[in-house]
Amino acid sequence: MRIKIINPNTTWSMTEKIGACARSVARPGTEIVAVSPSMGPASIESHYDEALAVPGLLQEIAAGEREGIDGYVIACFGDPGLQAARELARGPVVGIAQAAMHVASLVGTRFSVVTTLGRTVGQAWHLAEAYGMKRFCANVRACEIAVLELEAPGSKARERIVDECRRALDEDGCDTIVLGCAGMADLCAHIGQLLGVPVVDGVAAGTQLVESLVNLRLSTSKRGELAAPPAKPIAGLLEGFTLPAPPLKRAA
Ligand code: 2AL
Repeated sequence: MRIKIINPNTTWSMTEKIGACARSVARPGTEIVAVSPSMGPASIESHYDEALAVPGLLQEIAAGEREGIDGYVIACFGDPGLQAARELARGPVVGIAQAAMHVASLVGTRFSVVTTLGRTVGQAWHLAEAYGMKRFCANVRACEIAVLELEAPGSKARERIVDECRRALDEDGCDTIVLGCAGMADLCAHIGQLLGVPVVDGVAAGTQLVESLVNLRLSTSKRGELAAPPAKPIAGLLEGFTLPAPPLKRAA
């Protein structure tokens, strides 16, 4: 089985960290292909960043379809481009916020999300609502750490995230923590040991969910909304995204 983990930002040090995390939980025999798009922002922490990350992400899905990839994880907590990616892919596509929230709902009663910047809090709530997870979500908290600070040695990011997780447990009435950024994947085990509650990282959860879906022989439903997008002219800079017309159906 080949699973492609797409870090939709273009910071390859983060992509390598995400790939290592996915490999550490994948079963023997599962190949993890961890990539960043060839174009897009260095980090994703605004709606603008998300929008600009999506074309490169979709290129990686389209390439994955040609390469015979079995399933995909979108490794950014805003789950950018998730539904468009599902339209392009045959196999399952799971976003890390989607994966982490669902898994957290299975091991606790209420989770708090601990994320990067305050400006991303609204998007996390929006996703919780969209996924039907709002009733499990006690709170969404920000550490005011920029995504690229997570990569910077000496940023004290780990300590600040742990402090925010402790405040979540003290103040939110939650029993589970969801880490709100793919760049936090390497901190999950450490934070879980310190706090003594389930701490869910979406990269690990997403990798194992996609692996399970592929093993269950479940792919993305192509009936209705997630069918391949209709072919049409696409102009300007995005011309390369024009899809081939589907093969003509033969009359019976
Ligand atoms: C993220 C993430 O997971 N990767 C990225 O660039 N931005 N999400 C976030 N809430 O900061």
